[in-house]
Amino acid sequence: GPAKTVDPDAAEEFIRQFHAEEESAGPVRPRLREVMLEISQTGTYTHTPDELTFGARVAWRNSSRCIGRLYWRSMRVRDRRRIRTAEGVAVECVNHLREACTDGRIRPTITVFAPEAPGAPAPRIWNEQLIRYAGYGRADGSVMGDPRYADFTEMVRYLGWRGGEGTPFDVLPLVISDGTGRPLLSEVPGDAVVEVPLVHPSYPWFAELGLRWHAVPAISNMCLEIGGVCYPAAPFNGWYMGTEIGARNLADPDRYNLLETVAGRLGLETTRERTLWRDHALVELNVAVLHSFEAAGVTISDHHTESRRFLTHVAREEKAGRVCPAEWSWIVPPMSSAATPVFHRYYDEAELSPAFVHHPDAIE
Ligand code: HEM
Ligand code: NRG
Repeated sequence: GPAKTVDPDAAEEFIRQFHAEEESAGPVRPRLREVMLEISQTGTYTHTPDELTFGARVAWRNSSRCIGRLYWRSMRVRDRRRIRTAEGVAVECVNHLREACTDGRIRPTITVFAPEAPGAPAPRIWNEQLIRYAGYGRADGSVMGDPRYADFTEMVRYLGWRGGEGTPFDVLPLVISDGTGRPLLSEVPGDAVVEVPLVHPSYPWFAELGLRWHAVPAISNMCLEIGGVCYPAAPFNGWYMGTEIGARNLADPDRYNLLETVAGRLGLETTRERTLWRDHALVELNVAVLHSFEAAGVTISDHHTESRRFLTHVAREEKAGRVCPAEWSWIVPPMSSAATPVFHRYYDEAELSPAFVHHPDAIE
């Protein structure tokens, strides 16, 4: 709907936080006066480039579900706030992907497009991530590809998408609206989609499964909220933790559901649970993911390393006099949980701002 006037209290709290944490920011009083004047005249205010960079990084720091926060200070912030057309957003999403992964080296990056403002709708990206695989529903109810995106795939086909070769790993088009009418469909060019074919270090047959995954996870449907201002289109990426692919995307029963296939090729006895064939297949699948990314020179981390980094982050935050909000059920990795140090403790739960938020289905 039409954007509301920015809450002056939220703006003040953020401006004070920025000036308290960043010594280089200078005195807070004149900036506060400026912001309040702008809000009273226009209903919103414009973040300085430094405020935007700080706000986006702190939104990551505050993401209580994210285990990867140790490097929050080094995220690159691409300021594209002047871009509000669907075509412009599509172009810059592709540039984001190209810049975020160069020669396999992934840099945490966010691109921030036009914010919501009274009388000026903001662009929106309908895709959950910039790179996702289509799921094609078959007559018998099964799905070719990623079942999680079966509905989305049906929608883009309804909107006119005729791309996709019908493989289990067809990259979906970007679906972007400028906030007014029908959305734009835009293919992601192949050179912007780094992918890794999956092989196993000890089992040559693994390659025959024809599995692959994309290098860059780039969430594109969360709103970046800073000091009362909402940036609905602000795709961000880091790198993958292997379990996201090997223990969830490829293994979940309602995703690629590959455990039985892998167990079968391993020759495991799958008729009795207590052979732990599922667990065995999970390990080999995850070994294949980590090995393949490493062999391809693409940044990835394992869940033991990422868990240790996260506890380093928590300790650092405590030392800085801050609480580090975290949700146990999201932080703890989906395999070998108790073999990682993040399992054996509790965390503070708090909702801090700036933040990334899921909008309650804000598509008009
Ligand atoms: C969630 C890892 C970078 C923001 C997660 C999850 C993992 C993860 C494993 C849980 C995902 C799930 O269970 O589906 C990492 C790693 C990174 C990284 C290894 C490497 C640098 C980032 C960056 C941002 C971010 C750059 C934002 C600037 C978030 C948010 C969630 C999340 C908002 C929750 C998503 C949701 O609610 O669906 N991260 N992350 N992460 N991460 Fe990170
Ligand atoms: N599990 C999802 C991605 C969620 C976010 N994970 C990250 N984010 N690593 C998946 O695609 O499997 N990140 O910004 O790096």
